[in-house]
Amino acid sequence: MNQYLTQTQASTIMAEFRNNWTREEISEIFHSPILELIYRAATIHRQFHDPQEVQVCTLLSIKTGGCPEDCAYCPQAARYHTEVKVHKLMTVKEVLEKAQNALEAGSTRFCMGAAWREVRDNKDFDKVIDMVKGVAQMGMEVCCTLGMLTPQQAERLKEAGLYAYNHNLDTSEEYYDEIITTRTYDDRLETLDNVRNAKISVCSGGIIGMGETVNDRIGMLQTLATLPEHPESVPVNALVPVEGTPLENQERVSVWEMIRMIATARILMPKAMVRLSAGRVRMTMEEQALCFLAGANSIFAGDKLLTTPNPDYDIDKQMFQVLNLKPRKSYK
Ligand code: SAM
Ligand code: DTB
Ligand code: SF4
Repeated sequence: MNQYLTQTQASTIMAEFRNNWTREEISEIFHSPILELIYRAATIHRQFHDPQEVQVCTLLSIKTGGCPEDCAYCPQAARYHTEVKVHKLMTVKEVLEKAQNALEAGSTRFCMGAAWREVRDNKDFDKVIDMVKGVAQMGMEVCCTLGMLTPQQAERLKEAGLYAYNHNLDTSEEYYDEIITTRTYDDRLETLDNVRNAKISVCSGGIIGMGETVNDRIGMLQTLATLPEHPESVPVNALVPVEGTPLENQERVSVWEMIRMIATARILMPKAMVRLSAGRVRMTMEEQALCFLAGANSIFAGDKLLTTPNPDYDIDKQMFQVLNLKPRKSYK
């Protein structure tokens, strides 16, 4: 059977807003011929987004390493022997200086990450609250990723001006135990619920290339696309294999695998910002162009993610010029 759309069908591709996608439906989309998938995702992308616009976010690791969790991919877990140096929480002044640099370099979202299992109600959290207030005052969208949150902590962050919270599902519920044993999938979902109830924008996605099956990838997309409300941002990370972690020898994922994830996320969650996150440093400009065509419309800029390298600012600037992309303004 020819799985390509006819001309008439192609001209009527419409986005669907649903929270009841089945695995079978998602699998059919995910496995459609790659050019068909890209075309469909690109068509839906254009119905809700300016395809020239890409959100530029900056990440900063405000507290690095020494984390008690056992996430198999993570160079910051204390139990693995990686080259990451433990660094206590940065000062508010240091963080605001970095945020100012990011703003001047054209970033509109500033995301602060901490190697914590969960937020505790202590002096460090008070400092993070001041960081959030300071960055919000600069006019950037402030995002944090600090581990698990209680409803009260989410409220406090919201009051301080937090715009978004990143908390990834990372993989499917079935594969989760193979990757992390120190917390559960339900813990993750509960924090997402707390973030949503505090009216903070939800950023949640995952990682591919951790030894999961294609069904696990589809399962993760299903969980995201069947949340009561779709996340506003969906980061798609390619595993950065780091020496010393259990996943250090994982094979690199191909660009086609990234494209299938991005395009399927775009079709299932038409309005979300789909972020081409970790893994760009190993991708060519042409490969990234295909990801943007398939519906990615957000990146992390700056030469470092949290602890691993990311393309230099100048390389991305050149890419934006060649691909005629423009940075998205904040609070759109
Ligand atoms: N500790 C908090 C937590 O786990 O939610 C926040 C920081 S944690 C480093 C944020 C996310 O980074 C993880 O959920 C994971 O998706 C991603 N990440 C961490 N290490 C990675 C790696 N080696 N490759 C790709 N993504 C990674
Ligand atoms: C996300 O999905 N990817 C970012 C951000 N959210 C926090 C983190 C990527 C981390 C890659 C490994 C590192 O640099 O430590
Ligand atoms: Fe800790 Fe987050 Fe890394 Fe897991 S992903 S080890 S919780 S910093």
